[in-house]
Amino acid sequence: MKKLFIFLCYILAVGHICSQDINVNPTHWWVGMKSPELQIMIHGNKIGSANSTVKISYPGVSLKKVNRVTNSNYLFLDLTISPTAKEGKFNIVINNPDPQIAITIPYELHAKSKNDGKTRVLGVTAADFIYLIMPDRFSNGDPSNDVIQGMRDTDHDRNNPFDRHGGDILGVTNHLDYLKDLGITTVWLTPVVENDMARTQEGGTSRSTYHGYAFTDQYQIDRRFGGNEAYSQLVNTAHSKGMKIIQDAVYNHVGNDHWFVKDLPMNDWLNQWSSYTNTSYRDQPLDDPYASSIDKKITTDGWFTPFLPDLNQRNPYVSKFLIQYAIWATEEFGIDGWRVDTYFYNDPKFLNDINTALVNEFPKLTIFGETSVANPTQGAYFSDNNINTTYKSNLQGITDFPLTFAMLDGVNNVERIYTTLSQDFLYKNPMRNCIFLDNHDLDRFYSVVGEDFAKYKMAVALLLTTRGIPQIYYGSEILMKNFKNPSDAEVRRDFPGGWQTDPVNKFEQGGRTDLENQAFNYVKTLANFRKSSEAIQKGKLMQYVPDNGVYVYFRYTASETVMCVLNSNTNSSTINLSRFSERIGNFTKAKDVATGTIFNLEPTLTIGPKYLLVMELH
Ligand SMILES: [Ca+2]
Ligand SMILES: [Ca+2]
Repeated sequence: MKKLFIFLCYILAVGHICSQDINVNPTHWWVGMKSPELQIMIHGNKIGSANSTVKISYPGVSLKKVNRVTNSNYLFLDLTISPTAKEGKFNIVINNPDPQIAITIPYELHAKSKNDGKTRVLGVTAADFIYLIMPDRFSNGDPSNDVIQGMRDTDHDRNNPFDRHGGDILGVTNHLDYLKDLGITTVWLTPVVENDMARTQEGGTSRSTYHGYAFTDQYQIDRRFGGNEAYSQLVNTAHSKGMKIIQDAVYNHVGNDHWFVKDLPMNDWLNQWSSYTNTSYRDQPLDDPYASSIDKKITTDGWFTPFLPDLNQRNPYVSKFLIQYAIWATEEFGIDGWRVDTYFYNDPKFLNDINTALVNEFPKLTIFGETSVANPTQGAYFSDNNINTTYKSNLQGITDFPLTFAMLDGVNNVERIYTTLSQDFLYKNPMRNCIFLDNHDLDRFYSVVGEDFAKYKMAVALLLTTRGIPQIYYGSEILMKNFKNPSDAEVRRDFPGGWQTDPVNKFEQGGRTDLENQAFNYVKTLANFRKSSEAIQKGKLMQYVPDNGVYVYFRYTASETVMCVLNSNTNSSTINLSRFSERIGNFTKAKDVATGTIFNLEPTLTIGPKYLLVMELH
């Protein structure tokens, strides 16, 4: 927790030293923002008492309103920052007859970066390739931060799947060159915000929140990951290498050890129930025209787990807190995009408000929401769509679960890929969807395809050539496997070589087996091809009705055409190319992107068994 320990003020005025443990959020702000409004939330013992008065004196900054709420330990100050205000420091002077309450709080306004949208806050597009990392499980760059004394959970044991393992942000920064070599352009970390949580009991076991989804102070990057300094360094280093960073946002809930949960500003800060009510984890009550009000309420207001209190975003103070935090983190660190956790569990109006506010300040910023849904209809409902619904979402894109399942199925039966993509008319811009074969919440895809390397390659090729922003999960390039059995920790194992004591280092070619090197090189070849292919990055998609287990699709622009032929059969298939003349046109040669071989296009083409042939047409 970032606390201001403030000693002072009355020593001069009345001869008393007052000291208080104060939380101030946002911790600082900027001049030059598009929105002139700022609400500062101050938490301190009796600070919001009726006889407290507040004074701010700084050119261009006016204190519009002092809001007192149910809990007198809080004040919410509404400020207006005029366009003429300069960066600098001022004092928030809280006067009270009781010297234990009176306090002077220093506050800073920085200058908004002029590089937003130029060298930082760049946005992420289908031209990118995202690598998803769970920082605790990737690489331990700094063993000295593995345990931070004074935090609620100081357990550290790599042999326990539910303990922290010591991976951190420096471990990611140290491997940016490895990722760049693989063809990665963008890194998405599961949450790095402080989780100063006591251990929880889940499924009969004692667990840490190594995964990061239980925030206890939005304004502090977890010190076990290296703190705010390490995160700034990661983002800046990534940008200097031409790479980008996506941050994981959690608006829906916080950890029950969050400082404001321990002393709630008001009762309806959280979604409260007369007895504990879990969310149903069902999205349908929100889009189902026949849904009952109670089912809707259970989806959005039910708690994700008993130790993740659900925030009431219909409370304007909560909404403002979350919106300002998201803007703060974007400007403070310069991140390029947000992945929003548990998207449809949030209040629908709040979601549109926060997306609007973020894009208003940062026009290039990318936002996609985690929508674990079965069908494109539901995926489209929660994003910017072409459907005539009462609620119109403004979310740019989703994490495209329906396409994930279609692609995994597609290596056996191409039909589902075709039928899933044919429903893209529902989305305003399906190219903004984040597409993936697995992530930290799913079985690893190499296991799903039965550790069949041919199917692994088909799935990778599909991921890297179809529409959308592709994302790979750490370790997939070295064939990391496992099902979520007995727990999701099985798909969150440590990257071999990420710890100095590891017996093998799979970040290096010599540490990998032959098959792992084949996997690594296959991802690398297609990812680097992608980097130079306008057709893949920006082109349109045209797909043909699958025929006898063979699925043909094209990515194309006016100047480039890529032809992909997926043969899901266990024997070779020959196709007649005349059917594809609309796209093949006058092209006479094709380059097999995986091998570099160039060959003449004949009237027929034979594709080997279980293979996705990616060809650049010449
Ligand atoms: Ca560490
Ligand atoms: Ca909720």
